[in-house]
Amino acid sequence: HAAEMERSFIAIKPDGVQRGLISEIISRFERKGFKLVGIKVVIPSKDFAGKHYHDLKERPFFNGLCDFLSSGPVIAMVWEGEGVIKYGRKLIGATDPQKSEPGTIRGDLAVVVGRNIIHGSDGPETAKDEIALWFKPEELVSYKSNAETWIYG
Ligand code: DGT
Ligand code: DGI
Repeated sequence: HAAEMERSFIAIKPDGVQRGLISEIISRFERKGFKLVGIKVVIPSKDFAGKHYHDLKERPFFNGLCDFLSSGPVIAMVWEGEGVIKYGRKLIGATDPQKSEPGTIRGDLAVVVGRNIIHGSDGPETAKDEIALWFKPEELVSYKSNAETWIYG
């Protein structure tokens, strides 16, 4: 696996942190076989939250969404693995927890769209932008996990 592996930005939002769901969420990505290459606890400023959600600037809930993301600690992470962007979204489930399937993180653990506990990049471009927004390059590591041989063959 010499080739650069795909990376996705995944964040546990303040509701997920306050509800004690950090280990539950990390565990789902870890057990799948994805590899954690960056993690930190941050309380983003409202301005920073606005940068993260710049695509939603015109939406009526943008202000509340930014208030919410900056209301407490967020677990910012970068996960690596084959197909991690698309499959990460699958693990997370639909944006509205009323519509996410049971078995997904939001389907199992959240009830309303305004408190959907987790964020995941929705494509290669946003993944690149979000990783660059939240992490300095030196905060990310590259390493070989012994499990990889058994995950990828
Ligand atoms: P707050 O106190 O303003 O943060 O409101 P919350 O926390 O009860 O509600 P939140 O964070 O889901 O939404 C923030 C604001 O966005 C809230 O004042 C109402 C508005 N909002 C939320 N969802 C929608 C929506 O689907 N459509 C529209 N038009 N506005 C919404
Ligand atoms: O990438 P997602 O988080 O699944 O979805 P998104 O990028 O369309 O929206 C980002 C966040 O904005 C989402 O996690 C919750 C919030 N959001 C999206 N649609 C609505 C919303 N919040 C409220 N209150 N109402 C919405 O209709």
